[in-house]
Amino acid sequence: MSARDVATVGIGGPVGSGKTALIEALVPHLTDHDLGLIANDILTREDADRLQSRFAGEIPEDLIAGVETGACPHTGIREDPSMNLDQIAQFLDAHPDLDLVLVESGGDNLAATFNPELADYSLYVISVAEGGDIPRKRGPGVVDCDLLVINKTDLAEHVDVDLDAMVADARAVRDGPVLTTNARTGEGVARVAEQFTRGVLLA
Ligand SMILES: Nc1nc2c(ncn2[C@@H]2O[C@H](COP(=O)(O)OP(=O)(O)OP(=O)(O)O)[C@@H](O)[C@H]2O)c(=O)[nH]1
Ligand SMILES: [Mg+2]
Repeated sequence: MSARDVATVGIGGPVGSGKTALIEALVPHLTDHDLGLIANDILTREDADRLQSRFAGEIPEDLIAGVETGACPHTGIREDPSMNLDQIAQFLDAHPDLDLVLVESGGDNLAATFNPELADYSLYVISVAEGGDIPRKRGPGVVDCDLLVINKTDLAEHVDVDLDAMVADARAVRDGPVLTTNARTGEGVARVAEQFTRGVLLA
């Protein structure tokens, strides 16, 4: 069985935008699926360890993996996704019913996009805390992803960001959907799950 016999969703975005927090909030909305999780980190297994302890007893331990790219975060998800594809193949060997894998990229500087061989559908997560002007900077991640998520909506008022204007700017620089979330409370997360499961599994 090849690594591509399963639907894959790539989750990219700047450092600290809330990618892992969003995955944690998404999992309860994906209980209809046999799910695997991969966290890419440059030098550590920090996020994979966090996900393993968070979902202990809910997701089999061998379906949550860390990939240490050992280079800039782009490499493992774009130029050479082989480590990630090998990991997915390993998941499938042990769990042939697996139907969905979420792959978190290491944090980037607005430029990392997923190799289509690795991700059938890509989410790009930015947060209000990096500044309301991020969409206007037209990074490839913001413009080219399948679904743009603006996270940490709860912090907008604390960092002087006009969320409505940020969403409007994001809609102006891309054709695809834009959704807002608070990954800590789970607000908006159900719509994110609906959007990508429709995109990746029913398309
Ligand atoms: N207030 C608030 N904090 C959030 C939200 N989402 C994430 N955080 C916090 O932001 C910090 C970074 O979240 P992570 O999920 O680790 O971010 P990440 O994008 O996975 O980070 P890297 O993998 O290191 O790039 C953590 O302290 C989270 O608790 C949110 O919606 N609101
Ligand atoms: Mg993370």
